[in-house]
Amino acid sequence: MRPLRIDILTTFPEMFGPDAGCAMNFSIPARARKAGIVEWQATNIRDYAGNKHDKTDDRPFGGGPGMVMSCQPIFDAVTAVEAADPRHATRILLTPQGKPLTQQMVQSFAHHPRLLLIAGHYEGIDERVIEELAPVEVSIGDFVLSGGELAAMILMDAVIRLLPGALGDEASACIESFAPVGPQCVRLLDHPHYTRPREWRGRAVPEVLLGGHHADVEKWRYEQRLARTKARRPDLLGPGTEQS
Ligand code: 9D3
Repeated sequence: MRPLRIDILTTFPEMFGPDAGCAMNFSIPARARKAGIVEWQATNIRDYAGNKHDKTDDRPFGGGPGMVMSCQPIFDAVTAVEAADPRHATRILLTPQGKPLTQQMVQSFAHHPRLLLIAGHYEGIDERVIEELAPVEVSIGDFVLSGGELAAMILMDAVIRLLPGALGDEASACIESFAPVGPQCVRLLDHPHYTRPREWRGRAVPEVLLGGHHADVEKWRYEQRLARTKARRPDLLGPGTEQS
């Protein structure tokens, strides 16, 4: 299998580079890259500015604060990067206006051969280049970041760990909170975890975990997951269950 290819278009490509102390250069993503499961490359939108001052933004029509990223540099960067590989690239724009990222979306991205992530900065991007490129627009949640780069890394991290061979223990991808089982997602939070010592600062490990009765442990863990989900994330149990 060829590695998943991820291109990132950004005005801060150094954030993704081999010398960056970013999440992509540690743990599972770093190992997956070394194993040839994924490859990524950041391209500077500024390289496609096409003007003397490498300007990629301009003042907003209609007034207001901040700057707007211009159409042409982004369009030319996408065109050039896509031409470097014949495989179809799924275009993804990281934006606060996007659809909130879910594990279902992450799973679908993990099946694509090529992803092209566009990370904006400034107040926003000229709407016409969004219309022209028709990217999938993705947000990572209802809070405000200073740019799309960290959101791009979060999406990359979530996708890369799903690629075959990326996790040391293949099983561990399947038993987590949002793991897929069948067509739907089993959406339960995880149970609490304990390791040695058996008592720490007066806090004992729950007795059931020490007895070695596997069925009892499984039952306790399931009850813990259900109780935690009800208390902390009733929305995961579906509409109508939020007050129960
Ligand atoms: C006052 C208008 N702001 C929109 C909330 C402007 C604005 C703020 C921050 C425009 C862009 C940004 C930078 N954020 C992202 O590019 C971004 C983001 C985010 O801020 N939150 C959650 N997901 C994402 S994905 C990209």
